[in-house]
Amino acid sequence: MKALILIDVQNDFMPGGALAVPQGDEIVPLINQLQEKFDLVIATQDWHPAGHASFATSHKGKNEFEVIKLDGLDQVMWPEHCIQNTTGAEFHPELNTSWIEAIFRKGTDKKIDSYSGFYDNAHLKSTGLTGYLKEKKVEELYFAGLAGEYCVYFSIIDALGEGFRSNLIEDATRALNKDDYEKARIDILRKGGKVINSTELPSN
Ligand code: VGL
Ligand code: ZN
Repeated sequence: MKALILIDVQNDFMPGGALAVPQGDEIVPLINQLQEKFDLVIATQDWHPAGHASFATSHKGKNEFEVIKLDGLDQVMWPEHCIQNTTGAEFHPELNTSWIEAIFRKGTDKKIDSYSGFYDNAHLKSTGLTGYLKEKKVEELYFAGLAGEYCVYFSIIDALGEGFRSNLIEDATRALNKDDYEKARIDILRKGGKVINSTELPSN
């Protein structure tokens, strides 16, 4: 069984959003075309409470995009984004959600960030996604969504660690920063993941 995992296709990561990924909206029509090629489609949703520890506004004197130590982990100070039940946290209005069987929310713990759809950044708490996919007999995962070097990358690294064959559909992601994305891409390949183009998927 092959599953498509859609990472954080949310308004705040789109141009004009609170934490905009350049050209992030360009992937939405492609993702809509790809969904029917898979046995299962799952989505993640960045879903922060107000005052989340990853927000610069939650720390006096900290600037956006500065990196601080938070409980011993590097933490980027993000603009406030994907706050629960706001428009920014909703999926892009053009995303076809009818194929999505389950949505895994992350970043809900106020004290810790969660880039991956599988675990928080300290790898202490699971979202249950591995168990869900194993129960569904999924062996191979294909990733699309935002941002390429953050939530997509960390989800793929965790997926490889959990024993799933993992593929990044490169034309179905966009990154915040080109150099960071290039490093992330190399690390995915080094850890046994594949980076593919959507044209390599079976046509239908
Ligand atoms: C993300 C930064 C903060 C992402 C989420 O979806 O890549 N990046 N929260
Ligand atoms: Zn976030």
